[in-house]
Amino acid sequence: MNATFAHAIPLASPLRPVIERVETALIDLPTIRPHKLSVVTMNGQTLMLVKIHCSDGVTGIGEGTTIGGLAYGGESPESMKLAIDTYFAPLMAGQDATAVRPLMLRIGKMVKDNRFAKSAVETALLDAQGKRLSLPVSELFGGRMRGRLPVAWTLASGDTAKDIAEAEMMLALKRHRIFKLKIGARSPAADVAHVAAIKRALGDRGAVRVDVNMAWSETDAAYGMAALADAGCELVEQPVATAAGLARLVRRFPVALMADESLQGPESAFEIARVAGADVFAIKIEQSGGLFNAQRVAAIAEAAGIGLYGGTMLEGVVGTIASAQLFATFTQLQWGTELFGPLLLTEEILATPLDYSDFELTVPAGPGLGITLDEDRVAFFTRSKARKTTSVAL
Ligand code: MUC
Ligand code: MG
Repeated sequence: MNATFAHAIPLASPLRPVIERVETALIDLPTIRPHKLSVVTMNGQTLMLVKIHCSDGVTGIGEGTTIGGLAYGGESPESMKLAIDTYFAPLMAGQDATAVRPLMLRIGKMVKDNRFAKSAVETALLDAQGKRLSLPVSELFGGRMRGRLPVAWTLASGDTAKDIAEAEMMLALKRHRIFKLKIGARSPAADVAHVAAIKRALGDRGAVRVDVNMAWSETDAAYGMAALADAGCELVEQPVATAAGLARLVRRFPVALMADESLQGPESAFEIARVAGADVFAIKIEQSGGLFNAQRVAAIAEAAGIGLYGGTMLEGVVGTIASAQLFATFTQLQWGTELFGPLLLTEEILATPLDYSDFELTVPAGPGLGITLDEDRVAFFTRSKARKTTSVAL
């Protein structure tokens, strides 16, 4: 056999559909209540939607979000839009729309960092390819292990009594029974009292976890993790900022330790795994730099015996379902997911709403992402001119 194999599937065949146009928009949606993190209080969420129009008439949709504009990381919805309009789109125009991985590599050569924008574009390419092949995105990743995903809810009103009432409502609605509490804005002692009160009220009816969003020093964390374990908290997410700090805390207390902000794609995942620096990875498609990279992060976790949790950047419906399509394919998903982003928003932008029931989210089974936008509602909430931020710093 000679070397003609490499040409068996020509990448630039005239029969292949090409990318004709890349369109972006910012969609501003209010949240159902202020969402208080240690870094920011959110009163709204901005979805950066990207549509990729292809020559075969197929259009793929992707989404990029951040938390509180630039409060959480180096990208914002506005910066993603700018990067895609100015730098990604010219690289994509005329390219084979079906060659998703080669196209993402092409973009990667010319665009450094910008992981969230890459995730949005990759999602849109995969949505288009799934629609073209009449397959859900999960099938492009090897097929589903599960069609429904457990979904945690974040209690972040900033008020213990309100959080307990909210948790009781979620239990009564059978929407959530895993609760993540956002802490780190107050003193560790006040936070521990808050967590203990909520766990006492819920008992065995609800699991309680916390996310410190890097707010603690290692000294705070040593006190806090011991006290949280005593209070019945089962998992502490990113108590300190650095991966080295996480590695010094892991397995010292009878509570699982999860990495979130320290996970910035496969290389950082490999480094944390190398030093056994976490019990669990919060895998996020945006933070990983897209679905392919998130799949690599999952593979590293599995090889290292690290548990998996399907994380969120508080994405709207598009980013949430892109995440769900991938998380459905993970061999193990021991800690469930927190894909509740759309439920934090007051407005529905899908033609058919997502199914959150019996404590789980149904992963859509239709082609591509399996969702259809309500274009009139999207148009209504699309930003038409520069706007002030809806996030408030603490
Ligand atoms: C984070 O840090 O995990 C996830 C849930 C939530 O309320 O905020 C996000 C971000
Ligand atoms: Mg987190």
